Amino acid sequence: MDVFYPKRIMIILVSIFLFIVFNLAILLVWSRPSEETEQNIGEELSKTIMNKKDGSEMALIPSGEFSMGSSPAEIDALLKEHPITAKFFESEQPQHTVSLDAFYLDKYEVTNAQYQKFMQATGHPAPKYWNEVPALGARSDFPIGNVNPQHPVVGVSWQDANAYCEWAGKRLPTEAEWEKAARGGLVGKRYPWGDELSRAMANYGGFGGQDKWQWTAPIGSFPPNGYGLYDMAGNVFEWCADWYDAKYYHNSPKRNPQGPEKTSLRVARGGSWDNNFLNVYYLRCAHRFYARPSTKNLLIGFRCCVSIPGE
Ligand SMILES: [Ca+2]
Repeated sequence: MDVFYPKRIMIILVSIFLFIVFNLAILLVWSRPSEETEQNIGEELSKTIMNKKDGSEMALIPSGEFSMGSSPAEIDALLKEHPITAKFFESEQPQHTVSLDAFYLDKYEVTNAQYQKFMQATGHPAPKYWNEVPALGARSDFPIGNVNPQHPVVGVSWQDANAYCEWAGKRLPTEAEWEKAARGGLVGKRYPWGDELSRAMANYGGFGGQDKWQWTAPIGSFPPNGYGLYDMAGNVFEWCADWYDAKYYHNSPKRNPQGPEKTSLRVARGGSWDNNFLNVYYLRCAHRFYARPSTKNLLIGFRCCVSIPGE
């Protein structure tokens, strides 16, 4: 009898222990699929979203690393093709790895129609050249804002572009976001589609082939890049959020760089309808252009982006 009771208690204790272990195992097995489901939701972000405020379609730019700037080999090749000094390409160097969170970017440059909606909603003043452009001595007239709804808006300062993005619940892309988006997932290519400049792919200075435009072209007149973005090269330069510093790549942080401390210039990217002959290199993904933020000219427009909550 002395032996029996402890033995029985042992059996009961072992049974309880096994019961708990069994249930814990079941709990673990059940909880794993739910974790995977959460991850899947993260991986399956919509490729495209619609911004209700301005009606823009926006494309997902996935998270991850990319090479920002130009490599020495790329610069050497450019110097062989263009009568220009190495100094011109200094701001694109050193090429460096940048890691970005995912974000959405407007598929198209902001149009005159969208900008008009913004002006009507907020009372924001019209862009320069909205109603009239000075005589440019050309064979056709520049497509002014108020009667060319599908052309990209121009004549807007950095502050105008920033105000538009804020109204639409968006923001200007950082310079790093812009360059990653322009590259469209390609590695080490000059343009959003590859290495060869082509009038089948972009509106730049002059015309010929599918480039029928002396000035701006209606948005989306050329094929999109690998991320589904249109006109990342040519048509109009696009304001970016960052201040411009030619030496920024020497000490830019690796993760989500936000640009240098305040300077007197803002970054604008992508080249424009005006770039031809000796300055086609402005259309390259890596090219860093800039202007005073108050600049309002016929070359610079913009597009907006949004961060993804939780990214
Ligand atoms: Ca053109």
